[in-house]
Amino acid sequence: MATTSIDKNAVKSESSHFDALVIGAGFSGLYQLLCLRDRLGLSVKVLEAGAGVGGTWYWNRYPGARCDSESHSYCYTFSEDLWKEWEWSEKYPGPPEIMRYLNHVADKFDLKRDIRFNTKVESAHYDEKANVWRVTTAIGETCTAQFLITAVGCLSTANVPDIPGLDAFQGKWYHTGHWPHEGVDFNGKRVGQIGTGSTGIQAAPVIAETARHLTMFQRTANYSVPARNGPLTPEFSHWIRDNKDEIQKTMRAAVNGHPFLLSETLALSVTPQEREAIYEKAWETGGLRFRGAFRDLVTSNEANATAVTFLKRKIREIVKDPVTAEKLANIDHPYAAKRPPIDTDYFETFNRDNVDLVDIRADPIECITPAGIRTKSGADYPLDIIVFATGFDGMTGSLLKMDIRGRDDLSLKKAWAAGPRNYIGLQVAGFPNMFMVTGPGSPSVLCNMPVAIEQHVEWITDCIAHLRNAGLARIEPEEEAVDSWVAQVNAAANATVLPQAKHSWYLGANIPGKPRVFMPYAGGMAHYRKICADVAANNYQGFKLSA
Ligand code: N01
Repeated sequence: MATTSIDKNAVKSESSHFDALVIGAGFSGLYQLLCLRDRLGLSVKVLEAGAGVGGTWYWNRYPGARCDSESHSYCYTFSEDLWKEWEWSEKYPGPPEIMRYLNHVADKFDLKRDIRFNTKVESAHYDEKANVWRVTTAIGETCTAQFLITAVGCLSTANVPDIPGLDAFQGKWYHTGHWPHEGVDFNGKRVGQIGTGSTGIQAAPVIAETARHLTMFQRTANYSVPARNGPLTPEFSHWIRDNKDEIQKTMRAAVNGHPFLLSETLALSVTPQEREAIYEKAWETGGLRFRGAFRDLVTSNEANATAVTFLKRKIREIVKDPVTAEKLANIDHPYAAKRPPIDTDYFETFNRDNVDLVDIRADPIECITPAGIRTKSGADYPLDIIVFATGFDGMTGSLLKMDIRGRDDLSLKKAWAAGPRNYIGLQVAGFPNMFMVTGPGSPSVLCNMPVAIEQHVEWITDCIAHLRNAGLARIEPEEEAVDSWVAQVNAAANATVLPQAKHSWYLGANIPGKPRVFMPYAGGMAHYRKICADVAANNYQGFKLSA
């Protein structure tokens, strides 16, 4: 892993007060810097823990990693020039290509000069008298700014389960979200993988190709639809280049910010034969488009059940060993209630001689021994490498691991003790001038991220411009507006099947002790965009603005 160290003297010689501080240099932080610095003319510094730009993609370089959004939609749309000059090679880009893209953006817009890398933020405290945020880094330096923007990503705090014995394991272990940049050699190794979410489903087939043996430890069986990755044809690439406006229009109109709309058809409005044909076509097309096969797949249990039947049957058709197939198809939640994975040969991997599946719902992991994993029944699985594809302390983890304090020393941890509370996902009451990009209470992880990010960054930029133009110094939400928004977030979730997956990270259920609250806003990105625009147009209704 690259580890450029910080020159403390250089840091000291820089100014330490800025108009705005941004935490994180992924998709969000880069664009926020560009908007505030180049469009508003503010002094801005981005503080980034990694040695380079990229955020999520800087850390998630595990085998098989790919973006599940289609490449032509997983990019910025704010610059015609940038859009036209960049050409994606594949339908789903992997980390190297996304990293090349983000570095290209950072270089093209000369962003790196205002990013301080290898700089981990430890705390951010609001000083009411001075109306500044005082931000302290891991090496003890402090900077201040009127505005603080957290662009820390939704999935950047790795969840390594607390399994007894890990410290004494004599092999090597890795979490997918902190993958060594030099890669891991699985050749001839006995590998155990824990976790079958979107990440684990991408990683397993690639690990199985070189490992001597792969044992998959499955707690919750999961659906998956083939991604159908492949190179983009020159014709499609030309079409992308010449049709930014149309693509952008579709993404903005779509519930999930993807470059396709949900079908208008309801699942039970067609005959079983017609439904089957529609599902088959969606399966052949592959990817997240499957979720759009019918309009009501995530809003009606009856509609969802038809997808469940189809997808479980596919698993049984692909996996040759009937006992393994049954374990894989023993899925306990509606389709898409957890983030639906897409894959390249995931179920096919279980037909390999060097791959086994262990159902740890039936026989849970008891401990990690120096030689491998032991389950409750006493079965031992000797391993050289353990891969934790066990996800993240999602949405709130990266915010709460910093010591963020607002007015009267109120900590964000305390304010969110019962779950995240904010107004339109952007601001927390008692934390003036602090904005969150794609935080809880916004569509964020339920949306194609760059679409959600551009909307948030532009809203925040317009809001700060408004304050400046009006000679105002602070903005924060009213308590009543927060109460009302929290109720709307809950209502939006309850109108879908999403909260029915009780072990979902959307509910914080993967982290012991975390409050069970449905965190993202499930009312759709297009609807959310309108809510935010209306709030701004109504003189920032629900916010208190003051001099
Ligand atoms: O994490 P997950 P992920 N013992 O939390 C299991 C995004 N993403 O890294 O379901 C045993 O979904 C856990 O089991 P269970 C995407 O938004 C995006 O896969 O809790 N098992 C589950 O099987 C996604 O949703 C892309 O019972 C344990 C797995 O580990 C998000 O990242 C690509 C365990 C964790 O699944 C997170 O996905 C990949 C324990 N103690 C991912 N703890 C893109 O395309 C957890 N598990 C951009």
